[in-house]
Amino acid sequence: MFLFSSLPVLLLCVVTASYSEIKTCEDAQKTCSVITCGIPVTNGTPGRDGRDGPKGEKGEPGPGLRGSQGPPGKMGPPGNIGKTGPLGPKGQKGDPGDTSGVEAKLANLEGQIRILKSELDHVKKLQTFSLGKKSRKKLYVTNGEMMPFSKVKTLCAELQATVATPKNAEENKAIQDMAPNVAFLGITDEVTEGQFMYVTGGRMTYSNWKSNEPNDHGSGEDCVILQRDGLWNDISCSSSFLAVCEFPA
Ligand code: FUC
Ligand code: CA
Ligand code: CA
Repeated sequence: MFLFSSLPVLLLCVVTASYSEIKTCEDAQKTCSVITCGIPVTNGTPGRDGRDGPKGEKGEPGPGLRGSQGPPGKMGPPGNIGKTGPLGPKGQKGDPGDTSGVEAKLANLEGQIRILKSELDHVKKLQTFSLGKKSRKKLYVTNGEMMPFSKVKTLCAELQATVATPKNAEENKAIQDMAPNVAFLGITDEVTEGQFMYVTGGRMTYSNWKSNEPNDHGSGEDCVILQRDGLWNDISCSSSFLAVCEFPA
């Protein structure tokens, strides 16, 4: 009954207090005794952040477009050396180059060759004269030494000559006249016993055997000597006789 009878007064009191120039609750209390004032408080500072929660599951790929390709990686190690390739095509002909120096040298060399030729000609004439060489006749030369047949062959070969070999009576006489001692001739039957051949090749075509020669005496005789009388005898090749070399006519 009291609540219903006092409600209009209470409402009027609160509205009046609300619309008046009252700023504090205490001022409102003076106007309206129904209003009760609490103790004024201020808010505290926010508490500390809580601990991190557990890691969530990996999400689905996003709806955006795939990113562009990244830059190329680092270069790998070098590979093994490959096989030699085929020969390349022949290059073009080069420039003629400067030949002036070469021409001068060539002219100088030609001059020197001319001088050498004339000097050689002079030496040959001198030798021919001193050795009694006749034109169109073989030249026989000896060093006066006695040696086995193999050494005579080597010595004559070193002189670009061959062992003295008479092919006719005239040549036989020429060797007989120049040789101061019994000399080996360039004839043997070393290949086939009894078949005398020239050491330069070919079968013997002229001979001047002493009577009863060749006889292949003792343990065998395969070389030929020219005696002082001009006659031939077959003899052991390891015996030593005069070395006479023959130079072409
Ligand atoms: C003759 C010759 C031999 C040798 C000997 C001493 O029998 O035929 O070659 O010279 O004599
Ligand atoms: Ca013989
Ligand atoms: Ca003999």
